[in-house]
Amino acid sequence: MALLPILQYPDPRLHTVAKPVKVFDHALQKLVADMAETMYDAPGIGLAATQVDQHIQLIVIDLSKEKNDLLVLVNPRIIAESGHQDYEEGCLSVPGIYESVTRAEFITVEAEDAQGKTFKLDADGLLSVCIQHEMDHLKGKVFVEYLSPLKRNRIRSKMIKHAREIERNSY
Ligand code: K1U
Ligand code: ZN
Repeated sequence: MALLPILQYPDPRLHTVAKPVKVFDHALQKLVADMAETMYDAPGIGLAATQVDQHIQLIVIDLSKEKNDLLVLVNPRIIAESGHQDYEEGCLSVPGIYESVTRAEFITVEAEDAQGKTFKLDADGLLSVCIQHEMDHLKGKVFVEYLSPLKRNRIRSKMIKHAREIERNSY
């Protein structure tokens, strides 16, 4: 397994629209394992393939404390949704920023697992938020795009400044 670099906002590659997965082969299983390791190491509770510069419809999520309940969603599609909820979201591509976003409260998702078997999942609370956040990544959308232009530009400037400081300190 390997740790993968996570793209940092405002990297333009985060706006790439992911393509559907058609082949469920060894390379896909390896990417799932590498993404899970990267998410656990970060640490985070979700990761979309877009964030590791792989532009296919693949998401990993684990909300368990023990990091032993990995959910793999390939080609996810929301087939039902209802209600609204606000949640203070974070993102491994926008570290240190937590902002409230309004999303559907209950969702039903259909997806394939890593072996290509189709399944359905009902989600609410944090799981529902996390699935919707990760599916946005696959559409090339980062959660800061729900914020006002003023807030988004402040975050953008902060991230660019932070990246320059890291670059300068690496010499
Ligand atoms: O997509 C990502 O960048 C992962 C993101 C998922 C997410 C979190 C909260 C709301 C919506 C989506 C994260 O995992 S941010 C880190 C985080 O929330 C966390 C980290 C360690 C323990 C618990 C939570
Ligand atoms: Zn994110």
